[in-house]
Amino acid sequence: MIPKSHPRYESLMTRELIVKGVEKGITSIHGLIAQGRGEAFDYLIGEKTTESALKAEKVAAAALLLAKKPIISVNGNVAALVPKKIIKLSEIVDAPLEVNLFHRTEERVNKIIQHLRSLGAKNLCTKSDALLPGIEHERGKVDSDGIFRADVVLVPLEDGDRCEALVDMGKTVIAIDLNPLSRTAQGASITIVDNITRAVPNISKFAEELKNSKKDALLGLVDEFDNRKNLADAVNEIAAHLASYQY
Ligand code: PTJ
Repeated sequence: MIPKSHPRYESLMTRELIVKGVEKGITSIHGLIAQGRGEAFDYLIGEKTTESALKAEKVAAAALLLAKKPIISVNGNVAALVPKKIIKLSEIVDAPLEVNLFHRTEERVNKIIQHLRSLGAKNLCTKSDALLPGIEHERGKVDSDGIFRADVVLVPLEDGDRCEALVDMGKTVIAIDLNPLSRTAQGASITIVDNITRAVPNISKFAEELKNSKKDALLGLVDEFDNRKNLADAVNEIAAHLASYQY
């Protein structure tokens, strides 16, 4: 039991969610390593949503609202950390959820689907009848009516190969990744360098604000966005945060 007064309460509770996810068979054991990498970057970022992240979150909301066929990819870490928040976002932007795993087993896919359904998810793509071109069999399995056909894909904590494959298919790929230097962060169309626990509710908030905006206004937000520049801003924000420490 972690006392609320602990100075690292939030961070430790988040870690606890991943541990519980592994115990329930929802999260892969590798998810623990991913969480550790994420925590390290979050420390460097200052455990807050930066200006560049906020900008990318707003553009992501606009892209999801503009999409003809949006989809949200869910893996074992997402299912453990933000299941209710991701269901809420899926409802706000009318994008189905699709369980898509790096360390894929049918047992874990089904457990995650049941987990999401038990929390109220209704809009789920559950087939695995298509393959992402260039991705080895199990990792490349997707739903032909879901990720395969989608025009805009939100991929929190994605791996670089699949991100690249989705971009190569002509899709707009929105990545959430605390590491601005990862291949996923570098290869996505819109990269959000923020913790998924903060990013998902922020995208939902922007989507609610932008929902009644004119299409041209949303298009303007997406067209003006420069992902390379925004990533450079993210790295500069980390450098500024580190420079602010007194040694
Ligand atoms: O459930 P599966 O089988 O699909 O596996 C999911 C993981 C995440 C284990 C798998 O995709 C993996 O091994 O990912 P990587 O290669 O470790 O990359 C995870 C990336 O997500 C790293 O760049 C981390 O910095 C980042 N990350 C970790 N936790 C968070 C995060 N980004 C945002 N929010 C987090 N909480």
